[in-house]
Amino acid sequence: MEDPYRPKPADKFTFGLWTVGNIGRDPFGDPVRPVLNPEHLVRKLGELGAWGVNLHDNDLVPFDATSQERDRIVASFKQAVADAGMVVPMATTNLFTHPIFRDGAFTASDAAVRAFALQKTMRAIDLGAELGASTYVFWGGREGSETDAYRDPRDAMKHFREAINFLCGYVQEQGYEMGFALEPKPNEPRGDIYLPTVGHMLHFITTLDHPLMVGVNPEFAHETMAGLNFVHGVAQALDAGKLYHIDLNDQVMGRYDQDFRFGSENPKRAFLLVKLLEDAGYDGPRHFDAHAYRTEDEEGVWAFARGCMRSYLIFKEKVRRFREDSEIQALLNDLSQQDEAYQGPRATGTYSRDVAHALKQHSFDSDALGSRGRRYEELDQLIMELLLGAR
Ligand code: GLT
Ligand code: MN
Ligand code: MN
Repeated sequence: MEDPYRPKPADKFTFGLWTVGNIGRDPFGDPVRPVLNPEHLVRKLGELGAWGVNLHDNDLVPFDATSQERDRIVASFKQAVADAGMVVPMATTNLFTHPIFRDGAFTASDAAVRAFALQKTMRAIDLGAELGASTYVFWGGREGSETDAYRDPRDAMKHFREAINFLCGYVQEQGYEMGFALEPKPNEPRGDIYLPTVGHMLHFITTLDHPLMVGVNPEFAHETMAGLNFVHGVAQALDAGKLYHIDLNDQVMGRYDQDFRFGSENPKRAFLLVKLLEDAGYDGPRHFDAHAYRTEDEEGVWAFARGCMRSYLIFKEKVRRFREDSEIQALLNDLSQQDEAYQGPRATGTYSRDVAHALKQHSFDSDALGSRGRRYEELDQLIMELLLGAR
């Protein structure tokens, strides 16, 4: 029988070169895995059923490569992507590794660093466009501070806005079909990062010159680090029409950025996230921004990658069963029938004086309303039993 959880390109699973290429370095320890070349990574991902691969400029082209070296590397990578039947849907810039970015890139106080960051990003956007990327991600890992003693954080907002406005103009002038996706994170590597959550980012986007070109790239681990409910963050992004990309992984609340295999720590939340994405008809890439445990060798990396995709597909199958489970559906119907039983005046999208008047007069049976239980214990337990394989 065919494996129902075998990933296919139509599932739109993607990985960053930096994810399966992660060598297991951490602040306390040396790498535990060798550097694997991008072409090998792409070939392996293709074999496993992934759809696409994403990259930072320097995941592919070394920081100090000459333009001839760059062209040679890019041509051969393009060929490898085509041979593997893969695509490059998203690209981004490394604005965090080099010492020049010690105090930020777009928000650096040093004007020369800000200009350098723009130059590096324009070149990286060209690279993304050449590889066919339609989404360009901005993760401002160094855009933050340990102390606010010198820089006024309002200047950081202003400089970040200027950079994104400028780069929107650049993309438009080049005629690239590309949207930007801004990725929030509360902290790490900086003590605090500006624009730390999906909500902060969504508001920031409304202050831009070309807000329609710009959306968000929320990451499961990042909202969870901040103690927030990732499903709610993604829902708000969907509601705003701003879910341009998504970084799937897992995380224990309150820890460093763990970037664990999708579904490995918070399966119920992962299920509810997959349900949200599938219910909403999200049709963008399902990008796994995660990496294998530092305990692993290369085999472990591929087990990790397979695991991310399988878990997504298993959750998706659970969503299908949730929709078809007669007990769950009966409970949902009962609840919504009671919720909709109210016949009195109610708010619709627009204000109406008549409704306001009628509503002010209406008499409610507050004791009856206040005593109605919600049956969420039953419903949540049914979900748990579905997830645990007991139904
Ligand atoms: C880095 C970070 C991720 C970002 C990547 C894109 S790089 O690994 O931890 O969350 O999405 O810059
Ligand atoms: Mn990410
Ligand atoms: Mn992360």
